[in-house]
Amino acid sequence: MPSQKIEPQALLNALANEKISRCLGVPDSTLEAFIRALDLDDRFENLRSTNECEAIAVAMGQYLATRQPSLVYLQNSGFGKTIHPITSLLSSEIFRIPALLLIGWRGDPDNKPDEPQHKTMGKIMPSLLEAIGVPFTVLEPSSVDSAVHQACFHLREKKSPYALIVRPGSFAKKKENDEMIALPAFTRKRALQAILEALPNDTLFVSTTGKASRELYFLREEAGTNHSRDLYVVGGMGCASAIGLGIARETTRTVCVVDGDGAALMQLGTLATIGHQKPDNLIHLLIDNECYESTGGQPSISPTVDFPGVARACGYPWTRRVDSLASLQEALKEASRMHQLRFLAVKVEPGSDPELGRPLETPRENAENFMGKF
Ligand SMILES: Cc1ncc(C[n+]2csc(CCOP(=O)(O)OP(=O)(O)O)c2C)c(N)n1
Repeated sequence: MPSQKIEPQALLNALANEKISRCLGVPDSTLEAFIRALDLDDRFENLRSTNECEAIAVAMGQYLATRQPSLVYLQNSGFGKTIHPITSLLSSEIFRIPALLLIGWRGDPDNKPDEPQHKTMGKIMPSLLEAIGVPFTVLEPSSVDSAVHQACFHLREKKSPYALIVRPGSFAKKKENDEMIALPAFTRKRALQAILEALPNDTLFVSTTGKASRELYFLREEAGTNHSRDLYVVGGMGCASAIGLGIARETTRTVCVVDGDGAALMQLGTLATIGHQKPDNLIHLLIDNECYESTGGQPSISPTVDFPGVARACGYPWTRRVDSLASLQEALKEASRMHQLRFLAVKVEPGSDPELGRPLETPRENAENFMGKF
């Protein structure tokens, strides 16, 4: 972890000097302090994207209309999603569109070991950038201005993307308030607890990336039950519902997908696939805390999305939305009695235990145990 830190304001000032004011992307914990400072700075706009591919495409549209490149921020887990629009739209061999990428480098091999889901991308990101012709600089505290200047010179001259890479721990964070803040009563963890209590014991769970999987894991630990009925989808944000569909098609057991609002928005098309297939043993639960809590609580666009309405329009025959523990328990009672595709959106308050741990088994061990159930 770098000892000297980058002040988010220093990066914002450097961007403003280069007339970059349009920012958009999907949050990353490495960029948390930067995104927070961005949201407070009137010189910039920050558009929330549902996935990284979309962010690049919006940046392209903005450039076509204004001739000003945008800044697209992302975690490198989502870098793969940008390869498609970079190579087939922005490339200097196609539309020749500049965009500045700000990429959080999870799994940086020179940093302390990261979670398994970041290992591969952490290792190959520099060579992937090279392979698709996107030059890059690793941001260092002492050279923020020159790095941004060099990047923007490239954008103007070459009319193609350039990436600024941020190692974990690079940004200076505001001192945290040490006071313990009480958690709200109805959080994701409380909802998960109610779900575990209400659904039959042999239900298979497929839980989304981030804190939902971590909380489910530790709820099992607290209850002294093993983890073999749960698949913790620690990487591949947005893929839990499709994995759940794949499983549900091949078993008669009940499969419960635990989704997040950010994750569901990232792959909203999967609702159409599931609604079309209508597996009657699938329960799709969406825990909606209106933010990306796992990467620092940045707001998502979920307040303007009627998830049950979307699910209904996609063909889910039973959809509900609840916003309290009592209404969740009532809906779960009804859902567990029926045999058809079900969608339940659960509005909860953001918040989780600051000491929340991570699954102790490796993803491979988790998969092996889970496969033992078939
Ligand atoms: C493709 C991709 N982009 C970004 C991330 C970083 N990331 C991990 S968890 C997460 C937030 C998930 O938000 P949501 O589904 O709403 O669940 P919550 O954290 O609020 O429980 C993000 C952005 C990622 N893992 N993969």
